[in-house]
Order: sequence, then structure tokens, then C-alpha cells
Amino acid sequence: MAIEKTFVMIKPDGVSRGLIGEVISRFERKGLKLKALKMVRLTREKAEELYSVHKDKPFFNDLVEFVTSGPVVAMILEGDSAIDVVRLMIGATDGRKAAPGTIRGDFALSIQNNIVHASDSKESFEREHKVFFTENDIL
Ligand code: FUP
Repeated sequence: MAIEKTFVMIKPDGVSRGLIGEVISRFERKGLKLKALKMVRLTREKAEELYSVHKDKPFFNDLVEFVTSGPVVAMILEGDSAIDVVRLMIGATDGRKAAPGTIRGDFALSIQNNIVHASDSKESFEREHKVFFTENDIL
């Protein structure tokens, strides 16, 4: 048993399609606790920081354009093995390949417009949550 935190962002497609409640509800029903929550419009600088590991990839520019195209909802969730549990719940990156029952499997048909982002490791969590939150924001 290892209680840990993870970072999740509902992307502009999830927000514009009215899926904020659906996504948060799935995490709450699973037993994960919300520790921080905010809706913001990312600046280009913050989006580039969030996706800095992909800066040399051919899709980087399109990805930054997409995540800055509208508001996003950022949150920190806590629970036993939260990082791996949330990754399982969101499903594979490509919505066409994500298993039914996962968030991407149920709501996405695209690799870019795939509703949610979630940290894939403790190191990612440490870097990513700081793009949105200060220590005082975590309750
Ligand atoms: P994930 O961790 O599942 O979000 O996936 P990755 O870290 O591999 O990719 C980060 C984001 O880049 C994905 F959410 C969508 C985007 N992406 C593309 O737009 N095209 C690709 O070919 C791969 C990823």
C-alpha cells in the first residue's frame, strides 16, 4: 500500500464536450480523493513546459496549439497507487485503441484529442503539477 498523488488534466475537448463531471465522477467513484482543482486557459509557455518531454516530436506544435485552444481542468488526485490506477482508468493514448471502459476508450477517437492527460510516473507528477499548482493549493 502506497498512498501517492497524481496529476490529471481534462483537455479542451473534454471541457467543450461537457465531460468535466463525467471524468471527475469516475475518479471519485473509484475512491481517489481530490486534493486540488482548477479551470484555466494555458499560456503557450505553460503548455510547452507541461509537454517538454515531447519538444522534439513532430506533433509537438499541434499538441501545444490544441491544449491552448480552450480552457482545461487541472487536478491533483490522491490514493493507493494513484499514478498507475489513473493511467489504467484513462486507457491507451490513441482513443481508437483504448479499451472500452476507460475514459479514452469510451469518449475518444483520436490520438491528440483524447480528453485527458495523466502523469505516468512520480517524476512526471512532480514536474507537471507545478505547472498549475503551488504547495498552498494542495488541500
Ligand atoms: P499519454 O501519456 O498517454 O498522454 O501519451 P504520450 O505521453 O505518448 O503523448 C502525449 C500527448 O501527445 C498525447 F496525449 C497526445 C499527443 N500525441 C499526438 O498528438 N500524436 C502522437 O503521435 C502521439 C502523442
